Amino acid sequence: MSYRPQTPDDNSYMIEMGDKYSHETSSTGGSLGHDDHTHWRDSDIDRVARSRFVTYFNRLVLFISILSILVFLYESRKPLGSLGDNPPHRLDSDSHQQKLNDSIGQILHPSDHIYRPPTTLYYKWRISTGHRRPDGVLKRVYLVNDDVHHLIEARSGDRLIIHVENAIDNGEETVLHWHGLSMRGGNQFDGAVGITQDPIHSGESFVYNFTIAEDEHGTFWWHAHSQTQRADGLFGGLIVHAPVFEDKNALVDSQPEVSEEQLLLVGDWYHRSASDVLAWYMRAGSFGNEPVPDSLVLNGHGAYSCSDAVPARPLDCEQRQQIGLYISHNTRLRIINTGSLAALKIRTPGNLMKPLTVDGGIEVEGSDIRVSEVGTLWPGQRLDVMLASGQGGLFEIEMSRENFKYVNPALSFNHTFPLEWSPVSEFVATKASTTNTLNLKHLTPASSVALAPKAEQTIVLYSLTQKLSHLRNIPHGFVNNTYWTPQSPPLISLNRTDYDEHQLVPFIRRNTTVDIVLNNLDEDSHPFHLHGYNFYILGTHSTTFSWGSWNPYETEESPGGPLNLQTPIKRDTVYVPRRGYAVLRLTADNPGVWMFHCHVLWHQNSGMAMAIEVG
Ligand SMILES: [Cu+2]
Repeated sequence: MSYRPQTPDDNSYMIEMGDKYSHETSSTGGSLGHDDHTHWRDSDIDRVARSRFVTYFNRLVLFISILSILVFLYESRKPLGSLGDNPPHRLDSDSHQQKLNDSIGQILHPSDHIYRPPTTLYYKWRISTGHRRPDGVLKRVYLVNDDVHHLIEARSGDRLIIHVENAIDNGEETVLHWHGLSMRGGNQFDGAVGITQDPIHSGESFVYNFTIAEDEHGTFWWHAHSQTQRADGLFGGLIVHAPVFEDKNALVDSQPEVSEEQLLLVGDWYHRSASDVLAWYMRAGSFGNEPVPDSLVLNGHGAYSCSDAVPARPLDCEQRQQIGLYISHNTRLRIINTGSLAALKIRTPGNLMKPLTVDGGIEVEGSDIRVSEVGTLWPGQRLDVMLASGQGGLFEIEMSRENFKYVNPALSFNHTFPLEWSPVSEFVATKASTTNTLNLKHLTPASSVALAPKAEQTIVLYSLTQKLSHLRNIPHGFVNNTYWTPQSPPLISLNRTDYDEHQLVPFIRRNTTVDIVLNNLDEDSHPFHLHGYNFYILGTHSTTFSWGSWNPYETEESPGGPLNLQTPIKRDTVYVPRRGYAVLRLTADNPGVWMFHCHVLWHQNSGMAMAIEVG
């Protein structure tokens, strides 16, 4: 926004008034003078000196009077009702707003949603492509209504009706998924291609129509769920604010310590089109090495160092300056890893972060946690933190080297954003440390639970990427020896007997509790995302000596030690470490066919996906 209302303390105003009055001063002063340059005697000189003194004295008196008038005029311009406001505060609030508008963080508007009753929000989206330079490098990206990263803000209980038109020029299909929402009663709008819907063909439209649950709020996001469009920018934030409008007669402030909210969509970025990247991976010559990204973008911005480009891959690159993050005290940062492969560490040297929630509004016990580094956030995962202190400095994001199997000389692991604080801050954390690190794996929930030792059903899964000769040594992702490809018509419209050989879909009886033991036989880790559900993470395990897997039907005791039945965190996207497993517990109370897949785009698109059917 370029509009900035003029305030009395604007310099331009002062200069204009000063000029006007200095002119009047000079003419008045002239009339009081008695300069006579015809005859010169000593007494004349004395008289002239005295006269000049009187003149200067009068001018001084006049200047003070005018200054008083100016101050009076200035005071009288203050708006009514602003008693106690001082002009510097008003300047601060204007420049504060301007700096917020210029911040790389996407400004959220909770107050537009938390005090109103649930409603229906309508959107009309036209999906197309265009060439942009997110990090300075020209690339074809996906657009919604000619813009990137369209944001949805809502409150619990809202109904969303999104009319999506596929206007992508080259005949590509698309579908959209609402990551983390339970989609209760709306399985057919979940946007999982081949499972809950057929793709939206070029030139066609589809209307997504679903209601956010009354008890659902938090940091969600929408993204393409067909082909590789997510990696070329077809995603955005979907923020569901917790209402304080619980009782029409009472407003309850549920977030008293949070004053502002900003959204950070941050993830790895490839300079080639994602379909080229996938084609590079899905050939024998990649030897199963996942493509290492080239860059990182935050809310569609980055500052790629053009000199890092390698001769083999010349780039159309313009050098950019990194955009800064402007933070006032008590700001809630909603951080989403929108990337395709890289896990992220987030650092605020000299400042402190307090964890609030993970994934879709799962509150964590963070009352004593003040850290300057959190990690690692995997693709698909979210983290809300409150940023405290005001030491200025930097906001840093480091890509984890985990899952990078070769060196990409074009990539910088660290991306640094200038961090500027609001000048007025009475809340300064005193426990500042630059070494405190929070491992997100160790988070516990805000309130403990008491889960049964055993679920009613246990599903054992084995995930693995393989290069098999009958698949021409092209790397494929498998779960239990099935590699997924989308089926048409989608599973939701078929009898189970009509599922093809690429569908692994265990059946779960409604309202039963289920444990999923998800083994990972790979040398790298997989962030698995389940649609339609949050699940408890009862335990994770990783080893260097064996496969690290666990089959509870063979050995009752898990190699990673007893399951956590008291303080397991809930999530919708779980990090499953290499040579290990994760044990997940859910109550199957949301009927439908729900996709379960690795959120590393290259693994998902090469087959590491399945579904559960709750009926
Ligand atoms: Cu994976």
